[in-house]
Amino acid sequence: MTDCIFCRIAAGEIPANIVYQDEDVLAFRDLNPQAPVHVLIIPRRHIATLNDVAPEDVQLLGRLLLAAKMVAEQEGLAEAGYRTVINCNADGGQTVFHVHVHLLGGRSMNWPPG
Ligand code: DGP
Repeated sequence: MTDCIFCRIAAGEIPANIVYQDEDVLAFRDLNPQAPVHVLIIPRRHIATLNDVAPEDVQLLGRLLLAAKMVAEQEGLAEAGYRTVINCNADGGQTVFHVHVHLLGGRSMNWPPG
């Protein structure tokens, strides 16, 4: 989608600090980090929200989580721990409508989230 900022990052049209990529998945640092490490993991293919995920996307969703695990290891977060978040629509706090996993780490997280 040409008007989707994350599609444009995936296409290389907008610069991003990329920390992992493969044929289906891209991970890059969040522009507005909420923790010392804050990485977004996205599918290259446009899917707007978690509500739009279909059964045939199950493998792709697994690839997002596997990439999150790999980036967490790469960033030295694995042992201390980290948080993964997928916001969906208004009440979930989603602001970019291209499904993404937040990987947050490098500090202790609070629960419940705000
Ligand atoms: P969410 O609120 O869950 O939709 O998260 C969207 C995140 O995307 C938010 O933490 C800020 C980040 N973001 C928005 N625009 C850009 C951008 O152009 N580049 C990067 N790297 N991150 C962005």
